[in-house]
Amino acid sequence: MNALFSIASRFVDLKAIESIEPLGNGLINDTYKIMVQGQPRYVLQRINNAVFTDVDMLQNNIEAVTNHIRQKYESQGVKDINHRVLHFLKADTGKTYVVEDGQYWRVMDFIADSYTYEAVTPGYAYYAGLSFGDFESLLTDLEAPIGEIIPDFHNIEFRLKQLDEAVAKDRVGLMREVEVQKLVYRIRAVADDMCLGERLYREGKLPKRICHCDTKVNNMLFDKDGNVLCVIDLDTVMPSFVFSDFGDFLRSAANTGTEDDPDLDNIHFNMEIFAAFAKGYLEGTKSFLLPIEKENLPYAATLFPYMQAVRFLTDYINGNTYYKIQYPTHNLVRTRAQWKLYEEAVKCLPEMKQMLGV
Ligand code: GN1
Ligand code: MG
Repeated sequence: MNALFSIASRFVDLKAIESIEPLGNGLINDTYKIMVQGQPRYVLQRINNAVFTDVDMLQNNIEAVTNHIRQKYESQGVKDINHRVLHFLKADTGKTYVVEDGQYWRVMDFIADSYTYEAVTPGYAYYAGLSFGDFESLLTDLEAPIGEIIPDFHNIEFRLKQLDEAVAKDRVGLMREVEVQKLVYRIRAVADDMCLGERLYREGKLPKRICHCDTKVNNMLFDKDGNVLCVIDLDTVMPSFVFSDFGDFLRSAANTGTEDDPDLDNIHFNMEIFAAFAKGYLEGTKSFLLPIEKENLPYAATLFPYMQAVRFLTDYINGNTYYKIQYPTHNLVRTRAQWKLYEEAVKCLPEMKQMLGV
């Protein structure tokens, strides 16, 4: 813990810090809360530099986005702005991150009296839809350039190519396992259909927007009454299809099981959550959403469990080099769960289309 104190002291007054404790359950970065007078006051994060190789670009992106949103809120007279948008502290270097022993660290204010959830009610899902829609809407006139922090992050053609490479290399000999072969086979069987978004983009029919790209349900802060306070985890904000934010939220929130549920019977696609989230999202995006984007929102709801299955399986075959795991077959269990969710979402496609009138 001493090392954490010394890193934190480069951002905040060391004397004020009582303790530094783990926070959250992200699969990429390591996150801690810094306690001051018995309360969490700051969030300390070790940035995973293997995933985010250009930390300067990362922090520039985040600062551009948070400053833009802050200014908009100020001009709209929004109250309580410090609860509504993240704020990163400057370190002794004048930058919003430091490097110590080759590790990258940053500190942001902890948003007091806020809660995260792993599962939400339809009511919360509606407000989440409105908030993620609003988030994209606020960024439509962002002039500062936003770098593609992880190139091709949500490009399913690229993710499938990564899976092909993993299969071809078979680094740890997993392609001998029948279950792994079957999963690869099933993924490939529907790959063409799942690449629809990339084709529409190449044909010039589908735009990219500045999206959040990690709209897991636990990346939204709520107050004690269930009102949305703030969108967090801005690492992956970058140009993408709106499908990213719509699909990834439902991947987590409409799943009646968990992301890594070992019991596949728990996993179904909750259409009540879909309906509520879609309603909020369409309201939040009405100023800019094109018909081609709206028409393909049901496709997005199937694409994200599919893409996550591809990514988890790729990591499993590669020997678990990307996602944090808790046990050796964790990425395989995650793949099975995401594949089940994909199949469940596919079953709901007709109902989704009917609901949206597309
Ligand atoms: C990662 O770090 P976390 O948990 O917010 C991943 C997302 C995945 C998610 C799966 C940079 O997000 O893309 O959807 O795990 N982030 C990155 O839970 O790869
Ligand atoms: Mg994240």
